[in-house]
Amino acid sequence: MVATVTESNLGLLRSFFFLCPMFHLKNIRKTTCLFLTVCLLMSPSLAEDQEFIDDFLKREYSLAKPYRGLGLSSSSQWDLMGTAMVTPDHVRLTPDLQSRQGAVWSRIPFFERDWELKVQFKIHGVGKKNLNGDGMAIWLTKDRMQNGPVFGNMDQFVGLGILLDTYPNADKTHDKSFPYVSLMLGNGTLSYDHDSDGRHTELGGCTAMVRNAIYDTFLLVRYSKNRLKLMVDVDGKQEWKDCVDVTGLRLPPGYFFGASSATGDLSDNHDIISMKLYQLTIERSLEEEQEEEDVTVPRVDDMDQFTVEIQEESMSGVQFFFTVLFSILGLGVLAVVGLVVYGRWKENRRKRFY
Ligand SMILES: [Ca+2]
Repeated sequence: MVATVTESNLGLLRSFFFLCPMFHLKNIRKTTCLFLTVCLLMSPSLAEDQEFIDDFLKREYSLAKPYRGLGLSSSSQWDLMGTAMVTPDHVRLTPDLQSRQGAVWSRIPFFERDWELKVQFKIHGVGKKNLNGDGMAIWLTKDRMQNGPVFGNMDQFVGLGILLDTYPNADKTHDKSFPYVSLMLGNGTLSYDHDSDGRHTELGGCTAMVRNAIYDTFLLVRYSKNRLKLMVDVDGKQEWKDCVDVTGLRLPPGYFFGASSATGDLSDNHDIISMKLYQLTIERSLEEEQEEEDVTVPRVDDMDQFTVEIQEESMSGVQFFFTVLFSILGLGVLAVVGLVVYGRWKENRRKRFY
């Protein structure tokens, strides 16, 4: 999106002309007035203008209304898969029915260096909280159009996964609140573990009330100079909330964008409304250019920072009580046996002397 003349810019312009009429007779002042006006027009006044000032929408990687011929025509840049279907308002990956899988995948490999992906989505259903599932995911991966267990995509994927997990599979007492949005970088050997809700493989995440929201729900991925930022806007405030920020994340070029979803025993409607890809114009110093490194497998430079410390489960009160009780009983039995053996030994010794 390029800088545009917004409502508030026009407001500023009008107020400036209101203040300037006395200058109109003098040419030099007129020129100054015009110059300042142009400056005012060019200055972005909305946060969103700033967000997108140097950006450029890449239509070939974007999915937006109207979805003419999406997945059907040979000229479409996207393929549909499984239960995914197009309506005038959204691309529905799965309906609110059990055991469905659906996906939409870009046909064109992606080669931009600095980019931003803005996704508008909607997750909704009739199930009560925690009686819905399983969630959906946004992908930028080496492989495309693969069925599988990771929110409708293959496991041991290679590339980036943004996972919108709406069902807590793991122990409900752990520290995450659901729905939970997280980032995973697959290298072809890492497996996503649903039982722990991907806890061991996530690079970061946040709780976001993305289900049955009364507001439009968005997420934003910004990737530039090997830094990936994931932000969400789900509470109708029109502002991005930081969710994940990873530096030193290296992604090989030529991957595919996609979105997928799966339902199991529990279900939801998982809809994509739009996926808009913006090219970012980012200056690089010579030093930064030299630091760029071609990789063939995705990786994070300093992986140690993401190692999840798993705390040993502490003993519950009841377990502790029985452990102590059985230890005391065991010691008691040993003492009795010891005394009996000692008594016998002593008696035998006495008998030998007489
Ligand atoms: Ca889950």
